[in-house]
Amino acid sequence: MITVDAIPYPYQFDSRHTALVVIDMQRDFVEEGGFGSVLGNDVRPLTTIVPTVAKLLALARENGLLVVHTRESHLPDLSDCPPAKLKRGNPALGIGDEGPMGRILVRGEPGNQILPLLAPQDGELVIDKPGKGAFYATGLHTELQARGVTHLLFAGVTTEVCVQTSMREANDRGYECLIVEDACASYFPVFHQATLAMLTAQGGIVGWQAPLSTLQTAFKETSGETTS
Ligand code: C5J
Repeated sequence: MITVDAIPYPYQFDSRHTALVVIDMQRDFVEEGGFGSVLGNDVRPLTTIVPTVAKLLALARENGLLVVHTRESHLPDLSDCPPAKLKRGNPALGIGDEGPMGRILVRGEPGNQILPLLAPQDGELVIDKPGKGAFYATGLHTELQARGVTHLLFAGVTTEVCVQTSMREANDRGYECLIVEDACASYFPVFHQATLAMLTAQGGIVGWQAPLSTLQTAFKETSGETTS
């Protein structure tokens, strides 16, 4: 078992039953010149976490965790996009419109691809999700159950929208969840901080939080124990 010195109290997991879920690190949300930045968002809080997410991916791969990547995306005919979601998009540039990197939130478009530095490797799961949560209208729960996964580590963007929604969905399905606080970001740093507080309040009502360095220490201490 690995024990992480987390908030609100230590988080324990077995790597064989744990997956890292990286939410929506897609070009249109994160890259300067993509959908997010064209709408006037400052993407720097998102670009800043890319090296941390890359290190987290490396840590998960070295330690044999299942890795899951998600993309918020829709079919080209938008038949999987509820009218309410379509209507409430930004009128200047909405879902399915032609954006700076192809059609916004449409599968297969350049802007919908995961950043090359964080690209999925063979054997990793890639989940295309039409909602904010990774469990809604996807096969994720079935895939995780089939692999005996009970614990999930969350990273990605944005903290208060797709990461938080996915972690809440996971919590309701019985997974023990930890959010890697410096491997997530929001266009609005105050929302990032508020989300961490909401998720871990009341004795970890949705789960735990810890930074990457604490996870790295936990893995190191455990490998020291098994080799000595
Ligand atoms: C995500 C969004 N990925 N903010 N989407 O958080 O619409």
